[in-house]
Amino acid sequence: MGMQCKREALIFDVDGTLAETERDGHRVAFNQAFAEAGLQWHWDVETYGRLLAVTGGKERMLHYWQQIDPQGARDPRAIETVAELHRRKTAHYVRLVDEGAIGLRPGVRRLLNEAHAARLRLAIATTTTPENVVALLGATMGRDALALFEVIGAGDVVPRKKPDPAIYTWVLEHMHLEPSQCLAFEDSRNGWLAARAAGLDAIVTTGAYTAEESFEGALAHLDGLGEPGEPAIGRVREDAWSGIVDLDALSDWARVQT
Ligand code: XBP
Ligand code: MG
Repeated sequence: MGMQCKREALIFDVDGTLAETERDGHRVAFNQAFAEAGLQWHWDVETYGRLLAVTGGKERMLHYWQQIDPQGARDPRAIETVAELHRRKTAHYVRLVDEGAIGLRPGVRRLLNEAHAARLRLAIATTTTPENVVALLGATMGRDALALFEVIGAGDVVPRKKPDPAIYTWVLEHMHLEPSQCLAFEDSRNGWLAARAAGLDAIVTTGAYTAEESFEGALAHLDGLGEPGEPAIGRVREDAWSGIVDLDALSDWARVQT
Protein backbone atom coordinates (compact mmCIF):
# COMPACT_ATOMS: atom_id res chain seq x y z
CA MET A 1 0.00 0.00 0.00
CA GLY A 2 1.15 3.51 -0.76
CA MET A 3 -0.07 4.84 2.60
CA GLN A 4 2.86 6.31 4.47
CA CYS A 5 2.62 6.73 8.19
CA LYS A 6 2.59 10.14 9.71
CA ARG A 7 5.40 11.46 11.80
CA GLU A 8 4.56 12.21 15.39
CA ALA A 9 7.89 13.10 16.95
CA LEU A 10 10.62 15.69 16.45
CA ILE A 11 14.11 14.89 17.72
CA PHE A 12 16.48 17.80 18.23
CA ASP A 13 20.24 18.01 18.37
CA VAL A 14 21.43 20.67 20.84
CA ASP A 15 24.84 22.13 20.00
CA GLY A 16 24.62 24.22 16.85
CA THR A 17 20.93 23.38 16.35
CA LEU A 18 19.13 24.84 19.36
CA ALA A 19 21.90 27.37 20.00
CA GLU A 20 25.32 28.41 18.67
CA THR A 21 27.08 26.92 21.67
CA GLU A 22 30.42 25.89 20.26
CA ARG A 23 32.46 29.04 19.62
CA ASP A 24 31.40 31.16 22.58
CA GLY A 25 30.40 28.40 24.96
CA HIS A 26 32.18 25.06 24.75
CA ARG A 27 35.39 26.49 23.23
CA VAL A 28 35.70 29.14 25.92
CA ALA A 29 35.01 26.59 28.66
CA PHE A 30 37.67 24.20 27.32
CA ASN A 31 40.22 27.03 27.32
CA GLN A 32 39.30 28.00 30.88
CA ALA A 33 39.80 24.41 32.01
CA PHE A 34 43.19 24.24 30.23
CA ALA A 35 44.39 27.49 31.80
CA GLU A 36 43.19 26.44 35.24
CA ALA A 37 45.12 23.15 34.92
CA GLY A 38 48.29 25.06 34.00
CA LEU A 39 48.32 23.65 30.46
CA GLN A 40 49.69 25.64 27.53
CA TRP A 41 46.77 24.42 25.38
CA HIS A 42 44.58 27.06 23.77
CA TRP A 43 41.94 26.51 21.10
CA ASP A 44 41.38 29.57 18.91
CA VAL A 45 38.23 29.85 16.79
CA GLU A 46 39.80 28.28 13.72
CA THR A 47 41.54 25.44 15.56
CA TYR A 48 38.32 24.62 17.36
CA GLY A 49 36.47 24.47 14.03
CA ARG A 50 38.86 21.75 12.87
CA LEU A 51 38.57 19.89 16.18
CA LEU A 52 34.78 19.73 15.85
CA ALA A 53 35.36 16.85 13.42
CA VAL A 54 35.73 14.79 16.62
CA THR A 55 32.47 14.83 18.59
CA GLY A 56 32.41 14.64 22.37
CA GLY A 57 34.50 16.87 24.60
CA LYS A 58 36.60 14.09 26.15
CA GLU A 59 37.16 12.49 22.76
CA ARG A 60 38.10 15.90 21.30
CA MET A 61 40.65 16.61 24.03
CA LEU A 62 42.27 13.18 23.73
CA HIS A 63 42.45 13.57 19.95
CA TYR A 64 44.18 16.95 20.35
CA TRP A 65 46.59 15.55 22.92
CA GLN A 66 47.45 12.65 20.59
CA GLN A 67 48.24 15.17 17.86
CA ILE A 68 50.54 17.44 19.85
CA ASP A 69 52.09 14.90 22.24
CA PRO A 70 51.48 11.28 21.14
CA GLN A 71 53.69 9.85 23.86
CA GLY A 72 52.03 11.76 26.70
CA ALA A 73 48.60 10.81 25.39
CA ARG A 74 49.54 7.12 25.55
CA ASP A 75 50.14 7.28 29.31
CA PRO A 76 47.55 5.16 31.13
CA ARG A 77 46.72 8.20 33.28
CA ALA A 78 45.77 10.28 30.23
CA ILE A 79 42.15 9.07 30.30
CA GLU A 80 41.70 10.23 33.90
CA THR A 81 43.44 13.53 33.19
CA VAL A 82 41.03 14.12 30.31
CA ALA A 83 38.06 13.15 32.49
CA GLU A 84 39.12 15.65 35.17
CA LEU A 85 39.69 18.41 32.59
CA HIS A 86 36.23 17.64 31.24
CA ARG A 87 34.59 17.91 34.67
CA ARG A 88 36.13 21.37 35.02
CA LYS A 89 35.15 22.27 31.45
CA THR A 90 31.54 21.28 32.14
CA ALA A 91 31.48 23.46 35.28
CA HIS A 92 32.76 26.44 33.27
CA TYR A 93 30.28 25.80 30.46
CA VAL A 94 27.33 25.57 32.83
CA ARG A 95 28.39 28.81 34.52
CA LEU A 96 28.74 30.61 31.17
CA VAL A 97 25.30 29.43 30.09
CA ASP A 98 23.75 30.32 33.46
CA GLU A 99 25.21 33.82 33.06
CA GLY A 100 23.28 34.14 29.80
CA ALA A 101 26.23 33.88 27.39
CA ILE A 102 24.25 31.80 24.87
CA GLY A 103 20.81 32.42 23.38
CA LEU A 104 18.60 30.11 21.34
CA ARG A 105 18.84 30.35 17.56
CA PRO A 106 16.03 32.24 15.82
CA GLY A 107 12.85 30.21 15.49
CA VAL A 108 13.76 27.53 18.04
CA ARG A 109 11.50 28.77 20.84
CA ARG A 110 8.67 29.35 18.34
CA LEU A 111 8.89 25.88 16.81
CA LEU A 112 9.23 24.07 20.16
CA ASN A 113 6.20 25.87 21.55
CA GLU A 114 4.20 25.27 18.38
CA ALA A 115 5.08 21.55 18.40
CA HIS A 116 4.25 21.22 22.08
CA ALA A 117 0.89 22.93 21.61
CA ALA A 118 0.14 20.55 18.72
CA ARG A 119 0.98 17.58 21.00
CA LEU A 120 3.85 16.38 18.89
CA ARG A 121 6.27 14.25 20.87
CA LEU A 122 9.65 15.93 21.44
CA ALA A 123 13.06 14.52 22.26
CA ILE A 124 16.73 15.43 22.32
CA ALA A 125 19.63 13.45 20.85
CA THR A 126 22.99 15.05 21.59
CA THR A 127 26.58 14.11 22.26
CA THR A 128 26.96 16.80 24.89
CA THR A 129 26.87 16.19 28.64
CA PRO A 130 23.35 16.07 30.20
CA GLU A 131 24.13 18.92 32.66
CA ASN A 132 24.86 21.16 29.67
CA VAL A 133 21.42 20.49 28.18
CA VAL A 134 19.69 21.20 31.48
CA ALA A 135 21.64 24.46 31.86
CA LEU A 136 20.98 25.65 28.31
CA LEU A 137 17.26 24.93 28.36
CA GLY A 138 16.87 26.40 31.83
CA ALA A 139 18.78 29.59 31.03
CA THR A 140 16.99 30.21 27.74
CA MET A 141 13.45 28.89 28.23
CA GLY A 142 13.09 28.61 31.99
CA ARG A 143 12.87 25.72 34.41
CA ASP A 144 9.81 24.14 32.78
CA ALA A 145 11.54 23.76 29.42
CA LEU A 146 12.95 20.34 30.28
CA ALA A 147 9.40 19.00 30.61
CA LEU A 148 8.81 19.75 26.92
CA PHE A 149 11.00 16.78 26.09
CA GLU A 150 9.76 13.27 26.66
CA VAL A 151 13.22 11.74 26.25
CA ILE A 152 16.66 13.33 26.53
CA GLY A 153 19.48 11.24 25.10
CA ALA A 154 22.80 12.86 25.95
CA GLY A 155 26.51 12.21 26.33
CA ASP A 156 27.82 8.91 27.60
CA VAL A 157 24.51 6.97 27.72
CA VAL A 158 25.79 5.38 24.51
CA PRO A 159 29.34 4.10 23.96
CA ARG A 160 29.93 5.80 20.61
CA LYS A 161 29.09 9.40 19.73
CA LYS A 162 27.85 10.92 16.46
CA PRO A 163 28.33 10.19 13.56
CA ASP A 164 27.52 6.80 15.10
CA PRO A 165 23.71 6.39 15.13
CA ALA A 166 23.67 5.03 18.71
CA ILE A 167 22.21 8.12 20.39
CA TYR A 168 19.34 8.31 17.90
CA THR A 169 18.67 4.59 18.21
CA TRP A 170 18.68 4.99 22.01
CA VAL A 171 16.09 7.79 21.78
CA LEU A 172 13.90 5.82 19.34
CA GLU A 173 13.95 2.81 21.65
CA HIS A 174 13.00 4.90 24.66
CA MET A 175 10.09 6.43 22.72
CA HIS A 176 9.02 3.10 21.21
CA LEU A 177 9.04 4.72 17.78
CA GLU A 178 10.25 3.72 14.36
CA PRO A 179 12.55 6.10 12.45
CA SER A 180 9.80 6.73 9.88
CA GLN A 181 7.63 8.21 12.65
CA CYS A 182 10.20 10.86 13.56
CA LEU A 183 12.02 13.81 12.06
CA ALA A 184 15.47 14.92 13.23
CA PHE A 185 16.88 18.46 13.43
CA GLU A 186 20.63 18.76 13.04
CA ASP A 187 23.27 21.36 12.20
CA SER A 188 26.40 19.38 11.34
CA ARG A 189 27.53 16.68 8.98
CA ASN A 190 28.43 14.38 11.89
CA GLY A 191 24.98 14.89 13.38
CA TRP A 192 23.21 14.39 10.10
CA LEU A 193 25.19 11.21 9.37
CA ALA A 194 24.14 9.89 12.79
CA ALA A 195 20.47 10.61 12.12
CA ARG A 196 20.64 9.12 8.65
CA ALA A 197 22.40 5.97 9.84
CA ALA A 198 19.60 5.52 12.40
CA GLY A 199 17.12 5.69 9.50
CA LEU A 200 15.86 9.21 10.18
CA ASP A 201 15.11 12.02 7.79
CA ALA A 202 16.56 15.34 8.89
CA ILE A 203 16.14 19.06 8.54
CA VAL A 204 19.61 20.56 8.70
CA THR A 205 19.99 24.15 9.91
CA THR A 206 23.64 25.01 9.56
CA GLY A 207 25.49 27.72 11.45
CA ALA A 208 28.87 29.37 11.85
CA TYR A 209 30.97 26.20 11.82
CA THR A 210 28.85 23.98 9.55
CA ALA A 211 27.48 26.07 6.64
CA GLU A 212 30.07 24.72 4.19
CA GLU A 213 29.56 21.05 5.03
CA SER A 214 27.79 18.70 2.62
CA PHE A 215 24.26 17.44 3.32
CA GLU A 216 23.36 15.76 0.07
CA GLY A 217 20.27 13.65 0.64
CA ALA A 218 19.04 15.59 3.67
CA LEU A 219 15.37 16.53 3.48
CA ALA A 220 16.32 20.20 3.85
CA HIS A 221 19.44 22.30 4.28
CA LEU A 222 18.63 25.79 5.54
CA ASP A 223 20.48 28.57 7.34
CA GLY A 224 18.05 28.39 10.25
CA LEU A 225 14.40 27.93 11.14
CA GLY A 226 13.49 31.51 10.32
CA GLU A 227 11.30 33.99 12.13
CA PRO A 228 8.72 36.49 10.86
CA GLY A 229 10.71 39.20 9.06
CA GLU A 230 13.82 37.02 9.11
CA PRO A 231 13.07 34.05 6.80
CA ALA A 232 15.36 31.04 6.55
CA ILE A 233 17.10 30.47 3.22
CA GLY A 234 18.31 27.26 1.64
CA ARG A 235 16.86 24.24 -0.09
CA VAL A 236 14.17 21.69 0.56
CA ARG A 237 14.98 18.45 -1.24
CA GLU A 238 16.36 19.76 -4.56
CA ASP A 239 14.49 23.07 -4.62
CA ALA A 240 15.53 26.48 -3.39
CA TRP A 241 13.33 27.59 -0.51
CA SER A 242 12.91 30.59 1.74
CA GLY A 243 10.46 31.02 4.58
CA ILE A 244 9.62 30.12 8.14
CA VAL A 245 9.91 26.51 9.27
CA ASP A 246 6.65 25.90 11.10
CA LEU A 247 4.36 22.90 11.50
CA ASP A 248 2.61 23.64 8.19
CA ALA A 249 5.95 23.48 6.40
CA LEU A 250 6.95 20.29 8.24
CA SER A 251 3.67 18.60 7.42
CA ASP A 252 4.13 19.50 3.73
CA TRP A 253 7.71 18.30 3.61
CA ALA A 254 7.62 15.32 5.93
CA ARG A 255 4.04 14.37 6.84
CA VAL A 256 4.50 15.67 10.36
CA GLN A 257 1.12 15.23 11.99
CA THR A 258 -0.52 18.32 13.41
C1 XBP B 1 28.31 18.34 20.07
C2 XBP B 1 29.62 17.93 20.57
C3 XBP B 1 29.96 18.12 21.97
C4 XBP B 1 30.23 19.53 22.38
C5 XBP B 1 30.85 19.55 23.75
O1 XBP B 1 27.97 17.58 18.89
O2 XBP B 1 30.41 17.38 19.83
O3 XBP B 1 31.12 17.41 22.22
O4 XBP B 1 31.13 20.12 21.47
O5 XBP B 1 30.12 18.84 24.70
P1 XBP B 1 26.45 17.41 18.39
P2 XBP B 1 30.85 17.91 25.79
O6 XBP B 1 25.85 18.77 18.27
O7 XBP B 1 26.59 16.74 17.05
O8 XBP B 1 25.70 16.54 19.38
O9 XBP B 1 32.13 18.57 26.17
O10 XBP B 1 29.86 17.85 26.94
O11 XBP B 1 31.08 16.58 25.13
MG1 MG C 1 25.17 19.80 16.54
